[in-house]
Amino acid sequence: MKLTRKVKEILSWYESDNPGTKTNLARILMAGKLGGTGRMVILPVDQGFEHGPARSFGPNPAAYDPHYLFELAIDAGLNAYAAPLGMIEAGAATYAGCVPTILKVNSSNSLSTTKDQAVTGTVGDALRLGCSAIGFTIYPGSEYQFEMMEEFRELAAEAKDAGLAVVIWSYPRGPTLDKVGETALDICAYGAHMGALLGAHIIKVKPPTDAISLDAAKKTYKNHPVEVSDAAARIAHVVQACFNGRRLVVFSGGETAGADSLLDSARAIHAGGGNGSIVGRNAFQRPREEAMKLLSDMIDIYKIRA
Ligand code: FBP
Repeated sequence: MKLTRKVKEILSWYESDNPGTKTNLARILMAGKLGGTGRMVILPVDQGFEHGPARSFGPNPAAYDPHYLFELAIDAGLNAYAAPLGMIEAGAATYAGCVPTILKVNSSNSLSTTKDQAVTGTVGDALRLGCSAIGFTIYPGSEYQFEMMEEFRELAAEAKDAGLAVVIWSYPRGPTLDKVGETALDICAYGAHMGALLGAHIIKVKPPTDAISLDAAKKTYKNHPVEVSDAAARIAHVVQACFNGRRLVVFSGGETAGADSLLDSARAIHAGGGNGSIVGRNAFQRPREEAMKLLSDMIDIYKIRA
């Protein structure tokens, strides 16, 4: 497979990585209908852990079947499919080599009262299952943030040594943040920047709102304003926080919403220079044909040359 100039350029930003990790990053970047463009659409299905099975799959019961989810990612021409151990194991042989996979190696659940995650997979599992990357969530701001970052450090180092790529879900939450703060622009950018500093290859954050939340940062934002009212400008600020675009950053989809709002969000991500979307519920909670149409429309937005 010949890499596109864009993908070669992206790989050149990862100056310390070994050929195995670069190959796995290239696999994700070259897969699917957006292959070679530097943009990505990824399907994450760890909501069964995070929110429970009924809340996740009740709206479209076909999605209880792990094979349905693999096929959705493959048939929609996505760049990768991310899921916890059991879900990947359940389709590992049938779909070996069909779509790059990201093993989500830590997980939370809605029965817990703490803002923490358990380590639920290993680098060995990822290698055994042929995954291209591991995925790990941190909650900057939680009481457990430092332990989470330390766990990430260890697993990321092991993954990189083994030639895998590393994806971080950086979701600020905890006692110092209210609901507005969790997705405020400054906090999103801060969380994304921490993901880059921790050495992730791909950073996943929620789309930022126009709020600026951290008191200590308000003065700086006042003196050096960012156009907070424009969604693309907000995305561009998060991209800037990811080493000025030298790290890949993708934005999550959130609860199932109207197709128009998701497509507007994709347009803003595209215009702001983000690398794409990682869309779970908005994909697998819709009936398959509707999901396929939505994912295809998103892909068309990302295909437009910047
Ligand atoms: P969605 O597109 O369904 O929002 O998925 C993105 C995601 O990061 C999932 O990987 C994860 O399960 C979920 O969001 C967690 O959301 P939250 O922590 O806000 O409950």
